[in-house]
Amino acid sequence: MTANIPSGRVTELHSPQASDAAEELISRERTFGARNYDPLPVVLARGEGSFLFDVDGRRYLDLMSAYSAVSFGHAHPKIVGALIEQAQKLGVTSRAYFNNRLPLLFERLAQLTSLDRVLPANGGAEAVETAIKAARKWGYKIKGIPDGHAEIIACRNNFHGRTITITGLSTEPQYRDGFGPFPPGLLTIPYGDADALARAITANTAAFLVEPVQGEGGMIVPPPGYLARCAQICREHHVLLICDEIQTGLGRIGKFLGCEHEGVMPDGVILGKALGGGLLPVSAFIATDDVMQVFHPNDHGNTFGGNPLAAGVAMAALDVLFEEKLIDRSAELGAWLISDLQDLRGPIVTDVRGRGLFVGIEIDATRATARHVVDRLLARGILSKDTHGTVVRIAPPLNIPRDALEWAAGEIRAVIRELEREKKRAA
Ligand code: IF1
Repeated sequence: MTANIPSGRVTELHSPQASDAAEELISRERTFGARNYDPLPVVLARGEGSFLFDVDGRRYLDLMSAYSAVSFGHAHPKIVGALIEQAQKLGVTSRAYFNNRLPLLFERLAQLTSLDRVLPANGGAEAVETAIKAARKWGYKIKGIPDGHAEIIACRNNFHGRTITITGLSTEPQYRDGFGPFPPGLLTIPYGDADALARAITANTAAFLVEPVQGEGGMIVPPPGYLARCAQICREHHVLLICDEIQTGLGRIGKFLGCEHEGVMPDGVILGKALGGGLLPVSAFIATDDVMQVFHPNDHGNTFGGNPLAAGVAMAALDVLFEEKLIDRSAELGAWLISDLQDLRGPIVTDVRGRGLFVGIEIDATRATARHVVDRLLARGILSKDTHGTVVRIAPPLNIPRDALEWAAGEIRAVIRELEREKKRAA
C-alpha cells in the first residue's frame, strides 16, 4: 500500500450519476459489446492494492477482487515486477519446447498440493475440461469402464465454468437455455449430502467433481465432515475425487486448498483465478500419477498453457501468498468479519456465512434484493457483487488492510440498517 492512499475512508457519498466521460464509455460498450454482462455503472481505470479508481478519479474499496482472481490485490509490485521482467525475456514459446520457468512451477504446485503432476491451462473452464477428459480416460483405461459409458457426477448449484460440457453439468436453467444438446454421461446430486453420492455412483462412475464451498451457488458451506465422507465413498467405489479449487484454493477460504479443512487428499485438484496473480489467466489441473498416466504426447494440449510469462507470474503470485502469510490472514480476517456481521441478522438479512475471506450475506428476498445492497454499497465507494439474486458476496483481496475491512463492515451495517428503516416506514 503506498502512502498517498488514505486508509479506508471515503469522505462523501459517490454520486450515482456517472460523468459524461464514463457515460460515453458505458454507451460504447453497450453498443459494440455482446450483451452477456450487465455491469454496475462504474468505469474503472486504475487499481492499487485493495482499491480501484474510476475514470473520474473516485476511489472504491474492492470487496470482490474479480471473483477472487485478484486475491493479492491490484498491481502487486512483486507480481507486476515478475511480469515485466519475464515479458522482456521470454513470453510465449508453446509446449513444443521446454522453457526455463515451467518446470519450476510444476514442481512447486506438485509439492504444495501433495500431488504428482501438473497440466497447465489458461482460464478456469479449460482446466475443468481437462479434468473431465482425464477422468473419462482414466475411467476407460484404468478402471475398465466400457467405452463411451463413463459418468461424471457433480453437484446441484455447481459452478465450474461455461463450456458446453461444463454447462451440461450446470443445474441453472439460464446457463443451459439455448445451448444444448449437451454431452451424455453428466449427472448431478444435491450438494452437502454424501449419501446422495453413494446412491448415485454406478460401476460406470469415473469421477465426482465438487467445490469445497459453492461460490456462485450462494456461498454455501457444506456440513462438517461432508468432503471427508465423499472422499471415503469415492475411495470405496474406485471413483476419482476432483476438487474444483479455482475459487476456494490459494488461501481464499483460509487453507492453501479448501479441501484441507477436512484433511482430504483428492485425486485431482483444479486451480485458476488467483494463480495468475490478478494479471493473467493461469489455471492448472493437478493430479496423481494414477490419473495423469492416461495422457500421452498429443492426447491433449493448448497453445498458451504453461508459457514462461504465465509460469513466471504464477510463481511470483505463490511467493506473495506465502511471504505475506495470506492463508492465515484470510482465516483470521474472515473469522472476524463473519462474526462481526452476525448482528445484521434481522428483517433484511437472514444469514451471514462463509469461510475465510469468502463471505455471503443472505438477503430476505421478500424484503429486498442483494442488488439493492450492492448498489448502495457502490454509492458508498464499495464494490461488491450479488449472486443468485439473494446473496451479497464479499471476497476482498486477502491482503486488504484491516482498517479498510473494518470500515467496510461498518458501511455494510449502515446500508442494512437504512433498508430496515425504510421497510419499517413503508409498512
Ligand atoms: C462468470 C460466479 C464466481 C468458478 C469455479 C470454475 C470457474 C469458476 C468454482 C470457471 C468461475 C466465475 C466466472 C464468472 C462468474 C464467476 C463466479 F459469479 F459465477 F459465482 F467466481 F463465483 N470453477 N467463476 O467459480 O473459471 O473459466 O471463468 O476462468 O462466468 O460470469 P473461468
